[in-house]
Amino acid sequence: MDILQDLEKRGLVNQITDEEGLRKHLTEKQVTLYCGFDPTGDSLHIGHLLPVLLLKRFQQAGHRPIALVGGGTGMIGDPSGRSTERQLNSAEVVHHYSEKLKDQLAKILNFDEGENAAVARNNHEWLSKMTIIDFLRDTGKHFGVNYMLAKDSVESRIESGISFTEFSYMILQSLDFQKLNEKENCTLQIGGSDQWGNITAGLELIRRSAAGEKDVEAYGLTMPLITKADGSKFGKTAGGAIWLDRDKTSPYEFYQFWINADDRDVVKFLKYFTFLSHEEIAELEKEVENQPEKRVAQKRLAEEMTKLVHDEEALRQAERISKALFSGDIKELTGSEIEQGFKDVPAFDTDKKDSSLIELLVEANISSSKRQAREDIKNGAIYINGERNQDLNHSISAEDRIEDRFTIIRRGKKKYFLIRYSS
Ligand code: 629
Repeated sequence: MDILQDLEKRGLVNQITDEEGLRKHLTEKQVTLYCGFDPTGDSLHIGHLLPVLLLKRFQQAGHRPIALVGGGTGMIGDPSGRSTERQLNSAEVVHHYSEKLKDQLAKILNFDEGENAAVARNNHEWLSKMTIIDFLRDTGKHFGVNYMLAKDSVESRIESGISFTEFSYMILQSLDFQKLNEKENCTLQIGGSDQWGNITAGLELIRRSAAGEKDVEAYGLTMPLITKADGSKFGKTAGGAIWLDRDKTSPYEFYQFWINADDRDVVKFLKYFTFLSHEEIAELEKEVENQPEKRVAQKRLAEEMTKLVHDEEALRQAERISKALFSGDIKELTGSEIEQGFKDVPAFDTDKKDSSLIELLVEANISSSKRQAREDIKNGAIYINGERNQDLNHSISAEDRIEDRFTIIRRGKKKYFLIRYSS
């Protein structure tokens, strides 16, 4: 099975400019390919993962991926797939985001693996040096305005309005492809289906500017939009986007996101996102059919993804937290695990380390009054770090503090509260 067949079997191919040509090209030589990421935020999110992993798949098949950070294009704003004009960020902000994205890409792609190590590029390097005269004379001449108007990204905005800035974006992305084609022999650009217009514009530019010279070979490949069986948007939860940065989405939350995959989606996600073989995925598919309640496929998906984006230690923590929250037995958790697992429960900050349990329950708004607090304790409704405490005279002491930073109070079956001590 060649790489294109593998990708097709995984459902990862939406469109290819010339499938047979590309297949031949990929079997004949080591191909340099690229995908661009605009620094519109300080982290990549799960929606970026598919193209990053696609670069990795090509790398594993022996090809050479370029991860391009759009330090230049990020100053302009891609209209593709958007119904409104973007808010421009300052140069400093774009630069800061670019650095963050580069580090994240380096974590997933191998930037130092010899022969076909992935490489990072930033289009700010060449786009910022270009003069307006050269841009309009050398590049602009190859773009008919009608051709540009007919692109989805522009056409869909004619009614609601589009600035000349965003209108011009496709020319910049085309310049990148041309530049990488010329300087690095990059012959394939990949992206999500929203990038088809920009990718084909680049191919157009490469062909036109090379007119006369033979042997210009270049291709484009896009991936499908990820859909979910329940119709909701992939990658968004009630708490917002799922980020790849662990400070924005903890590895535990990341793990939870995958483990919550719907039975109807999980096999598709395994094919899209993991490097498991088709045979392994077929086995997991049987598990979903035969004993869905065990969620074997979801567990495997969450494991693979947490290892891939974070690491083994993060996975181990996520599993420990999940288990502890399920059983209620939380006293063995570390401070960092507590932070991840109890991010969404009500928190109470205090500098008083040794108050009585009754006082704490009232101050932290866990019980509505001292009388209620006594009732709660007497009734056995109060748990300190997972253990029931029915001592009306109990004082919080070092033993009740995890790493001297946290106490978890539970009231009743499921209501958790996090006490945070300032040091
Ligand atoms: C210069 C910039 C290039 C080539 C590409 C680019 C970025 C491109 C874009 N891509 C999206 C992004 O940056 O806007 N114009 O957020 C995003 N991409 C990954 C996938 C995508 C796409 O980074 O292509 O489809 C999301 O899955 O939306 O020379």
